[in-house]
Amino acid sequence: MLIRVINPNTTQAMTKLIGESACLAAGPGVQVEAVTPAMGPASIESHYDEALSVPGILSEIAAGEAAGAAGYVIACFGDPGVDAARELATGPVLGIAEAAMRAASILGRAFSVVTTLDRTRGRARELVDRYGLRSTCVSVRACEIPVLDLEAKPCAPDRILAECRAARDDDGADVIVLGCAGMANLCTLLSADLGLPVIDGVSTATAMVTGLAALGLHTSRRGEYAPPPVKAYTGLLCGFEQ
Ligand code: 2AL
Repeated sequence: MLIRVINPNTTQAMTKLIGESACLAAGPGVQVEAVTPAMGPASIESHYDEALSVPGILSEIAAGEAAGAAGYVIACFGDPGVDAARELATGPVLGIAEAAMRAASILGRAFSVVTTLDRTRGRARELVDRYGLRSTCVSVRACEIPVLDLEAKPCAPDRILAECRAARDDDGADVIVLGCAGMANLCTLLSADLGLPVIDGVSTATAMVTGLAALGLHTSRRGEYAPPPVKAYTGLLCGFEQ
């Protein structure tokens, strides 16, 4: 079974990190292909970045369909393009925010999201509402580290840990959700210090999609997630016709 894990930003080092986390979660007999779109922003930390990441994501879904992928993970915490991807893909498609938040609501009664920049908190809150988890999400905190500094700055784990501790001690969180795919390698370290479950959406989404695909489940073709109506797309979007 082939699971395609799409890093919606174009930074190869992050795709490598995402691929490692996804491989550990997928288990034997599952081939994980972590891919970087040919077009898109280097990192996603604004609504503009998020909008411009979607064509690259949809191209990777189309390529995955041609390769016979059984399911897809969209590995950016804003869950960009998930609905559009579900219209194109045969197998299940899951964003890392949805996977992590739903898992958190199973593992505890109160979760906090710890994200990158303060400006990304609004999108995270919007997704909490979308997934119907407002009563379970007690806070969305930011560590004020840009996405591409997560690996580069040695102080990053300490800053993230400080926000996780505040989420636990001041907000009452009993589960932490990491708000960026670039934090995927920090779960064990943070969890050991905090004494709480810490959820990385990349591994969680990979495990969930693999499980759904193994059960033979796929996105419903009835109603909203039916294939999009055929029409022309012009300019830079030439070639996106279905
Ligand atoms: C992210 C993420 O997961 N990937 C990316 O480029 N930006 N999320 C975030 N909150 O900054």
